[in-house]
Amino acid sequence: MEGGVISTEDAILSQVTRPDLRTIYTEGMAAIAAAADLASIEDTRVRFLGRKADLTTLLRSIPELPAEERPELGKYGNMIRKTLETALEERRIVVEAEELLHGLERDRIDVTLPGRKSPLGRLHLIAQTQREIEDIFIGMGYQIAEGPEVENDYYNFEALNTPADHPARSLHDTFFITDTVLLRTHTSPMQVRTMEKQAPPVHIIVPGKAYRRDSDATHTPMFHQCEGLVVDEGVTLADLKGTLETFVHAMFGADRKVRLRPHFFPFTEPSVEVDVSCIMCDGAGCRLCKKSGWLEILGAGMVDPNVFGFVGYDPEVYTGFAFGMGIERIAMLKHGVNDLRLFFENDLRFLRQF
Ligand code: 2U9
Repeated sequence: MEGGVISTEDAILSQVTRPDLRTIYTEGMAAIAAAADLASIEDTRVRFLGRKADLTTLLRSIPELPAEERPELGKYGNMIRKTLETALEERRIVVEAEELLHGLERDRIDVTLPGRKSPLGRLHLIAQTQREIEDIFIGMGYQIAEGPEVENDYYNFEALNTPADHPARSLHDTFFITDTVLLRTHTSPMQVRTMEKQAPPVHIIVPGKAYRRDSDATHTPMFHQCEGLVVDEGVTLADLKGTLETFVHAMFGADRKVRLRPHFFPFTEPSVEVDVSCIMCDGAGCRLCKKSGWLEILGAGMVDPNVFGFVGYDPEVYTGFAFGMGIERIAMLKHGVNDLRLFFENDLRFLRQF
């Protein structure tokens, strides 16, 4: 016996004669030993040591008891109380440790299992194609220029030799925001802005979105372009043709042939449309090229001297060429996509193929 705590059942039962104390003691110790989780530990505490427990009531009643009963109850009642408290705390420590262990066992994870794959996105075919075009021209020493999609009529039309009465300016083709502010109808304003800021030589491409009030099987109100501009002393139409051949061979294969047909654009003179030998029939004539053997892929020309006038380049010293292509069209030809709308529906079954 140490510090008022009786440590064995025998010791306490050999000294206590009151049956009620003996019962409280044996039942209390049995209940503590049987408590298998923290909830039953708490129940047991309330039942044997709580405010309404038999032992508590008994101890509180001591002052009212006959004098001869008081010593035994006072001494052993408190001893039993302390013994039960100690046993309960020891049991609580064991049960807590057991519960922790069970928890760890239950929540065990195998860190060597392969992780769940998170779905990975990819670039849209238009973005991929744009990057491919960019890479080809970067390889030829070009720089990429990008600029605003909301423009004013000076950069979109005026400085590109497209005067106010030109048909391209009509409400029919252009999204106007105010009388003079609009969504760019091509990426060309950025070539003008670049020339305003920088003296020749210029070698740039301008990829990006353009907007036109057009919506049918072959036109969408927003589409992607990549335009190019080279300005230096002594630049000729032969340079343009060589550049476009290099581009076409890199994009569509070394066997492709390129031809230029005369055309008209307000900002180039002379202007050409550029065809590539049909990628499906190799020039023999088929459904894709409508039996002509050729596919139109871009427009181009020598920069009109008037345009140089707007940006302060001396047209007596400098010449330049420019070209423009629709990225959707390049992607369709390269990957055999037969419907423009597929690019804008964002059906993953389509997009995942590229
Ligand atoms: C400056 C000078 C000249 C850009 C050019 C084209 C020809 C052309 C079309 C291709 C298909 C537009 O996307 S499309 O509908 N573009 O045919 N673009 S020459 O000429 C410029 C541009 C800027 C300062």
